[in-house]
Amino acid sequence: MLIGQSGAGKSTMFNTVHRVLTGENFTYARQGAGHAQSVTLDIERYNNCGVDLKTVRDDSRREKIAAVVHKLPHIVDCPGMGDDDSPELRELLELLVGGFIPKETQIPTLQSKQEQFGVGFLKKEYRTSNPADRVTKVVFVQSCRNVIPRNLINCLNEVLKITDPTTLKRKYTAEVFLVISKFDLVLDPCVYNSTGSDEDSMTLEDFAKKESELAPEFNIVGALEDNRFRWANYTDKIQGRNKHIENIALKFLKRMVQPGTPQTDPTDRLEPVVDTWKTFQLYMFRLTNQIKQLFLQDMQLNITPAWFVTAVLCVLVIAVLYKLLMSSV
Ligand SMILES: Nc1nc2c(ncn2[C@@H]2O[C@H](COP(=O)(O)OP(=O)(O)O)[C@@H](O)[C@H]2O)c(=O)[nH]1
Ligand SMILES: [Mg+2]
Repeated sequence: MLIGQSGAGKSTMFNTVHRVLTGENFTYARQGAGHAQSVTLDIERYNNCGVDLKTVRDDSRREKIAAVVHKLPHIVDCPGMGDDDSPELRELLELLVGGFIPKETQIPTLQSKQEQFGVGFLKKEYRTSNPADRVTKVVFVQSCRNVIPRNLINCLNEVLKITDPTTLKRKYTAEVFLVISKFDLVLDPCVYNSTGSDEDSMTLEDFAKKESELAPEFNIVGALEDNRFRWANYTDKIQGRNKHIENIALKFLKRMVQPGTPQTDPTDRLEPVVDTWKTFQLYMFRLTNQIKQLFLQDMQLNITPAWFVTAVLCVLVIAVLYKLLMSSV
C-alpha cells in the first residue's frame, strides 16, 4: 500500500514500476500536475503491478514478464491525503490495512457515511477481512521537497500499533518502508536526462537531512538500510529509458516480494490471554497491592493505619444502623 501526502509522487511511482516492468506507461493511473491535474480520490488496486501482458509490445520483454507476472506484488494507491490525524482517518486506515474494504468501494462515500453516522460506523458495517486485501507492506512516500506530515505519520503508526486486548498481540503486522521521492532533483540532471529547470533542484545534504528527519518518525531506524529507498520517477521531464530509475525500481520490487511477517486474520478469536477470570484476578492483585502500599505508608509516617480507621468507621456505622432498626421496632 502506497501512502503519503497528495503530491508525494505515489501515482507516478506506480506508473514508474509499471513502465520499468513492461516498457509502457500505465494509461489509467491518475497523475497530478503535468497530466490532467486530477487527484486520486479512490483507492486504486493494481494486481501484479497492473501488468497486462496484452499491452506489452516488445516480444522478448513480454516473454520474460510472463514468467514472473504472477509473483509481482499487488499495489494499492491510497487516495490523496493531507497532514491529518483524526479518529475518522484512523478508522478508515485500519479498515484498509486489515483488508475490510472491498474492491471498488468509493472512499468519498465511506467518508460521508462516517460523517453521517459517526466514527465506528464503518467498523460495524465492514466486519469481514478478505485475506487477499490485507496489506503486508506499507510504503510511505515522502517528497524530498515537502514538509514532513507528522500528523499523518502518527495516524499510520497508531493504526499499526493497535493491539488485540485479549491476545496482547498486534492486530496488523504490515512492514513499513520509506520512499523519499524526487531524488532526480538532487543529482546531476544529466544522470536523469532531465529537461526540468534548475530552480527545483536541491543539494544532496538537504536531501539526506530530510531523510534523517523522517526516519525517527517511524520505528524502523534499525532496519533503515533495507527499508528505505531514494526514489526517482519517470516524469514527463525524463527522456527515454533511465538506468538509475530502473535499478531503484527493480531493487524495490525485489524487496517487496520478500516474505514479511506472517499475516493473521484481525477478526480471528484467538485463545485469549486475558479472559474475564484473569481480568478479575488482575484487579484483585492490584487492589491488594494498593492496600499494602497504604498500610506501609502509614507505618512509615507513624500514624494510625488506614485499615484500622476504616474498621472503626465500619463498626460505628453498623452500630448506628442497629440502633435505628431497634428503635423503629
Ligand atoms: N521531479 C520529479 N517530480 C515528480 C516525481 N514524482 C512525481 N513527480 C511530480 O509530482 C507531482 C505529484 O505526483 P503524483 O504522482 O500525482 O502524487 P500523488 O498525489 O502522491 O499520487 C506530479 O507533478 C509529478 O509529475 C519525481 O520523482 N521527480
Ligand atoms: Mg495520486
